Amino acid sequence: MKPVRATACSNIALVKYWGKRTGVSAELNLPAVGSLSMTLDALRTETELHPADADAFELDGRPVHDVQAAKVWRHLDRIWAASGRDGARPAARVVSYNRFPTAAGLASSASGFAALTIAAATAFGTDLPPAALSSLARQGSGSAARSIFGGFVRLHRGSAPDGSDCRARPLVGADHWPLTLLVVQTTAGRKPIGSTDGMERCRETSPYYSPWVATSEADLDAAEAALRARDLPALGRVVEHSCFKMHASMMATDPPLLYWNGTTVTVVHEVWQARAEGLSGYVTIDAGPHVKVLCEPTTATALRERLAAVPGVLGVIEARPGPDATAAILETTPETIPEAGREEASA
Ligand code: 2P0
Repeated sequence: MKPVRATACSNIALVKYWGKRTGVSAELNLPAVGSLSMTLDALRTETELHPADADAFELDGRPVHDVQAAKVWRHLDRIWAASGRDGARPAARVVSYNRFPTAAGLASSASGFAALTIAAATAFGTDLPPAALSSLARQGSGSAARSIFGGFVRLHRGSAPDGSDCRARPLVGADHWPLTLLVVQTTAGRKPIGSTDGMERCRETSPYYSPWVATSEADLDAAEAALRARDLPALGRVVEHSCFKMHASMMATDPPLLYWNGTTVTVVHEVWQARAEGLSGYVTIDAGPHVKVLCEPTTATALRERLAAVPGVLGVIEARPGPDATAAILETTPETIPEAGREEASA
């Protein structure tokens, strides 16, 4: 095994993933719906893998020992198995930094598992095509499958029981359409329930879960067409519709899943008011309280200033379409990624 450094950017789902396929191996982590995303240049994870005497994981400068570390080892085992190598997986020291403008609840399993996947595949000398890396990343976390690719990406649900046709594919590159995504942070707290558990609870109890799943494919096709045509009003309409359908099914879960806070709602209304006044942006919200706003670069500064002034908003990060995940073998073996260079919060 060789020492490797990898970088992967986070992504925002413009058409959402929420729910897992049933009747298939849980280990495959197959989604019930496809999804379509923009890779975000401003939110990235850097991960190094080094040969070691025993497995060790450091995240943002701190050792991690719990369930989070166990997920990392399990993922390394998967990639070792996929590499077709004989014998036991070599022990590894994994050092990972989230190079996010602020750490306030934005750390992402998408960039984390994408970086880990490509780092491990490179370290183990595995020559897998990007589509296969994407499938492996998905087994770590569904959204990570999309972060293998830059620009705009579609993860196809597929139907094969072995998951072989559930693959992310790059739709258009980062230079196709330099859209801006504003990440409007509304609180620094941890989410009340994680996505994986939330999805299961929603599937089991929400009467709106089935309609959510049944209508997703049409949203994906409409979003892809709007993206290719660079038609922001058409794309924005689907983005908001997909987001609010997902949240409606979450809220109808028993007991309810409500990821928003009061500021979340205020920001949504502010975006809609700005749009009515000719400053066009479109909202989307994940399993958390932040609001993400899709807009043209020409309106980003004015919209950003307006949203930063909403009471309860902690900061606004501006992101553009980002690059593919990459990995390189380290010729020298520095102890860790230097902490210098971490960006500060921007307001
Ligand atoms: C998304 N989310 O498409 C959606 C929108 C949250 C809401 O992907 O269980 O952490 O690891 O596959 O990828 C969050 O789910 O879930 C997510 P797992 P993941 O971005």
